[in-house]
Amino acid sequence: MSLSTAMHPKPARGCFITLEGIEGAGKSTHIAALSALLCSMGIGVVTTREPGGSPIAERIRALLLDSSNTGMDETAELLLMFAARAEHLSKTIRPALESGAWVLCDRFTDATYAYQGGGRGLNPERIALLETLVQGDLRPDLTLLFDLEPALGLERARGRGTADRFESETLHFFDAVRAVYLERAHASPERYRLIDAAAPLSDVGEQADQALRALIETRRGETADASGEGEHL
Ligand code: T5A
Repeated sequence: MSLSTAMHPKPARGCFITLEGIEGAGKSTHIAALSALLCSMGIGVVTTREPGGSPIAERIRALLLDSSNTGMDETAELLLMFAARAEHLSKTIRPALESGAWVLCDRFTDATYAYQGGGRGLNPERIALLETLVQGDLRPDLTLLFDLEPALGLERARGRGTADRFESETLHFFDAVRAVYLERAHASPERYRLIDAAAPLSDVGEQADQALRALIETRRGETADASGEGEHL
């Protein structure tokens, strides 16, 4: 170990946590409370979203959500999602994780599998190729899947006013999106925590809170084992 490394040890990489689910599931509502929980435990946190989360990625988001962009080619939509993600990763997510902060991200690549794969019917193998190209081996440490019937989610989301380009899709589209989310959660139970998002707000918040606390405890245990010292992150 060099002297400078010994004096300024590199911080442990932060945890990368994603929130997923269909429209109106409650992701945006609960992300602030999860951020506050991490802060209260002395953990630095960056809260962000997709598509978006950095200046250029937010401009791509505007293109993707604009309901006047009718008839967008499905492959163009897929590539725009990953173009935004490449920017988001390099400008926001990777620097935050490397600084030791935890990242709470409202949607990530599971949404691409669900919407562009399930909803639009694009080949998931092509999505996987882009995932590797853009992310390398970076994957979320924990994904909270806020699950509910699409009819209920859309009723909540559309109750806010004008629908964006995705919110204007059919119930059939969102059934396919939800099915892919659930398949992925069942295939990787170590990464996903399923949240019953149809429950009252306070119950949903409690489920999300418990899932995050469990990860914090696991990470504390790993850090303590690695350092041979007391618990700290
Ligand atoms: N997309 C995104 C892709 O197609 N591919 C991709 O790769 C990615 C990354 C993004 C769109 O882009 C698509 C998916 C999306 O369509 P967005 O606006 O960011 O668009 O979409 P959402 O993240 O879905 O935003 P929503 O606001 O619609 O959903 P949320 O965040 O899950 O819901 P939230 O918290 O805003 O709640 C909606 C309303 O419901 C109420 C809230 O108070 C709020 O009014 N609510 C509840 N009411 C009663 N009980 C509960 N338990 C409630 N929970 C929430």
